[in-house]
Amino acid sequence: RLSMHGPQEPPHLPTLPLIGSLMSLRSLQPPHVLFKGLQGKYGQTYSLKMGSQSVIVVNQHRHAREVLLKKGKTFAGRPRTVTTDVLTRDGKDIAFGDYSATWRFHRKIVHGALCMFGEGSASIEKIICAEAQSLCSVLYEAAAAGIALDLSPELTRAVTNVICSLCFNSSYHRGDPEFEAMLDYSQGIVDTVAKDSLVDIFPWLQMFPNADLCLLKQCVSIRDKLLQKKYDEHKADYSDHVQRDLLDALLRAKRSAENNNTAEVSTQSVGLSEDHLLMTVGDIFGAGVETTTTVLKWAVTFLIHHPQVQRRIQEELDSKVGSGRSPQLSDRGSLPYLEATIREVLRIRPVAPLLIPHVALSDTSIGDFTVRKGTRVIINLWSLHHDEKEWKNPELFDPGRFLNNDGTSLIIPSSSYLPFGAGVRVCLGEALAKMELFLFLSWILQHFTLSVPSGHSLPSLEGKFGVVLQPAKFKVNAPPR
Ligand code: HEM
Ligand code: PLO
Repeated sequence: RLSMHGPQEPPHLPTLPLIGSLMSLRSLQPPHVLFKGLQGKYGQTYSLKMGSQSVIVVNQHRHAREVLLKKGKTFAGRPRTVTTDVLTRDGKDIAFGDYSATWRFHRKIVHGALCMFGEGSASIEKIICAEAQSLCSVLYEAAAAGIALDLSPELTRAVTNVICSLCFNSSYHRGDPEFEAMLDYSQGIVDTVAKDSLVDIFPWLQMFPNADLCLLKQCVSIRDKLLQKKYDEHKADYSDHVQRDLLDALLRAKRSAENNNTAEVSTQSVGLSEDHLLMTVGDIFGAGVETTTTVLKWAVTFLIHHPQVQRRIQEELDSKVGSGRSPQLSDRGSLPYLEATIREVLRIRPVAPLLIPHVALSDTSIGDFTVRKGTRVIINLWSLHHDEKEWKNPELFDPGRFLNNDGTSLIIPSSSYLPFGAGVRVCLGEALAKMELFLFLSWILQHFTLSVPSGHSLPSLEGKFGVVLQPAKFKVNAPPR
């Protein structure tokens, strides 16, 4: 839309009332819902000031695409916050680290290491299928014993073992104390980190309770011990000739930088210090566990609410795969309804409803609005995915919206759909996550039908907002079909 007035400031929320409304609404409405609601009064793109920090909130896909794609590099910065600094040793990771040569280099190493698993004997597909098999046998045992199961720890272990293979060439058995410790610290981190993306901008309000920061520090220190242990083990039996996993790939890059330049200083300057390696692998491990597990839990939640969707996926599985063999990645093309269901889960409950905040690296603009260097930009994916102009009944769970009229092929019905973000900061794990979601769900639904145990009510569809949007805990019945 062309403006008759040229560049202008975006509509601005009154500062003091905002603090007031944030304070009073905080417990009632999560920020992505609050920000969606404020559009009514201020328009789809508006700004607000928190302390001295300018923040722009984008609720519409054209502006979102401009920020992420067209001007992706300009908006590729990340803010520094108290909690992410604790988690990442002052931004020495990929996700919360600012735009830099180091950041680019680490993305490249990770990308290469993930591609390495595409083919070869330890291919990602084989690793995922082995975990799916083990997950199904736990479900069979529970069904035989007649117990309703909280699927969360089982799904988490399956997903963790996939990323563990890729990062550390290791895996966990049920009840492994290191795994139990990981579950604990990771939940502690999810509950406390980046909750402050808004809040720690005005620390003087002390909206961020000290107890949370304390818990975060405790959890991070436990995580760091685990990462350090893996690092020391890998360093001890590292060889230039075999690359077992991501950590080996990172160590190799560090070795080669050290050989080319004898001074330790140079590995510092390209960002291959021990801290950087640990934080990168910590990011991938953390993202690898928490995101995919969360989506699987949402998928199970919605499948329980919509047994007809579950039945249709099972019919599709029965006719395209049958019961004589297990689903494999090459079946993806022939199971469009399952794929559509996965897309719909990612739409209706985006893992990261506000992405991670972006920062303008120079003076620029969004649409007709001027944006000054240093401004934080929050892309409200929740608004994009629930935009009434783009989606019919956005609150309704309907996989069919991702299929063409005769239900035979997949479509993306609106450009207001970005579950993995886009552009220079696009998710690094998109391909991996999609493989996992497809294989785990197809294996589960080939063998079991999910429902609430009798006497229990349906699980809540309301998410708990944090660095990822998590569903509440619930139990399921999973009798074999
Ligand atoms: C970033 C979504 C799984 C690694 C992101 C972002 C989103 C996202 C929305 C933020 C983009 C932005 O700030 O603009 C998802 C979803 C997943 C998923 C929906 C699962 C279904 C994974 C997995 C990994 C991963 C499995 C690890 C292999 C990352 C990393 C970043 C990221 C490293 C930071 C990228 C950067 O800042 O440069 N993801 N993700 N993600 N994701 Fe994922
Ligand atoms: C999850 C808890 C882990 O213990 C640490 C961790 C590392 C990377 C984070 C991840 C957490 C949450 C999801 C994040 C990911 C990086 C990219 C991903 C934020 C905090 C998303 C969805 O953007």
